[in-house]
Amino acid sequence: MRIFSGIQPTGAKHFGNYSGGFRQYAATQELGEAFFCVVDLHSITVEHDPKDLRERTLDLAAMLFATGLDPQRSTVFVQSHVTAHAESAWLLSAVTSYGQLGRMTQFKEKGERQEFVSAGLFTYPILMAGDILLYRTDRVPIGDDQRQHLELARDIAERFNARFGDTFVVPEGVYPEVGARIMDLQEPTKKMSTTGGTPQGTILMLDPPDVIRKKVKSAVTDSGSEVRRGDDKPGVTNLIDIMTVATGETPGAIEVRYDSGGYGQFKADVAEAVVALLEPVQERYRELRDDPGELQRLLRIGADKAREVTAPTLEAMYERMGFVRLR
Ligand code: AQP
Repeated sequence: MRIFSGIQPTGAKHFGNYSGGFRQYAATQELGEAFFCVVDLHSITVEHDPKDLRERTLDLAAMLFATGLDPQRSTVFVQSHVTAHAESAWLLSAVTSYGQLGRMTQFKEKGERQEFVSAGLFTYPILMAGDILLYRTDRVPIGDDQRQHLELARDIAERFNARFGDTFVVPEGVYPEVGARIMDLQEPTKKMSTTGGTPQGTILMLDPPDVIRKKVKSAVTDSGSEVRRGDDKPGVTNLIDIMTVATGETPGAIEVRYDSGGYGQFKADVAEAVVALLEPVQERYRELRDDPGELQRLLRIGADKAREVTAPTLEAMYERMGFVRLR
C-alpha cells in the first residue's frame, strides 16, 4: 500500500498540524510504502518572504523527523526537488474544472484575507492532486480541512483515467477519529490555523512550556462547569480532543475522570499533557535542526527515491495525453 501526504512550510506549525498531520504520518508509515513531502511550491500561493521560505522548509523537514518519521521506513523530501510535481500540475489542469476550483472553501476563505489573490491560490488544488496521484497513492492521511481538496483529486484521477486510460489510483483520505479539526483556543468555532487564527489561541509546536500553559489556561470555555463533549460546548470539546491527541486516552475516559471537577484542574492537566508530548519532540527537533549537513543528506535520499517512483507515472501521463517523447 502507498501512503502520501504533504505539509506546507508556511508559518510556524501548530498543534492542529500535529493532530491532522504529523502524528498520522508517523502512525501510517507502519502500514506500507510511505512518502511525506514538504510542499514548498504550495507556500508561494500566498505572499511569502524568500528567506523565510528557505528557513521554514528546513524547519519543517526537521520537525517531520522529530515527530517520528523514520528515514529508513519513509521517504521524506521537498516538493521542489522533484520536478514531476510542477509538471503534473500543468498536465492535470487540462482535466480540472474551473467551476469546481472556484467552489473550494479554502480558496474563498484565504482569497478574502489577501489583498493580492494569486492565480496560484486558485490552482493550488491541482498541484495537490498531482502530488498525490504521481505516487499512485492509496491512502492520504490529512485533517478535515483538506477533505474537499482530496475529493477534487479523486475527481481529477477519475476524469484522467476515463479520458486517457487507467493511469491513477483513486486515493482514499485517512482522517483521525478524534482531532481531525482542532479548533482555535480563543475562537473554538474556527479551526486552529497558521494564517487565520488568533496568536493566543494557537499552540505552536515550538512554544516553550510556560507559553503552552498560559495559552491553555486562557482558552475560552463554555457556560456550566461539566467537562463533556457536545455541540453546545465547542471550547471544552476542543480541550478534550487536544487531551485525547496528547495522551492517547479516549474522550470518554477523560469525561469520566473530570466528571464534576470543574474547568480549573482540567485545563491545568490538558496543558501538562501537551507539554509532556511536545518537550521531547522539541529536543529532537533542535538536535536535527542544528545539523544542516544531516538534513541535506536525508532530503537528498528522499528526493532521489521520489524522482525514481514518480518518473514512470509522469511518463505515462505524457504518453497517454499524446505528447511526442524522445527515445
Ligand atoms: N486545525 C487543524 N486540525 C487538524 N488538522 C489540521 N491541519 C491543519 N489545520 C488543522 C492539517 O495539517 C496538515 C498540514 O497542513 P498544511 O500546513 O499543509 O496546510 P493547511 O491546512 O493550510 O494548514 P494550516 O496551518 O491550517 O494553515 P491555513 O489555515 O493557513 O491554511 C494537513 O493535513 C491539514 O489537514
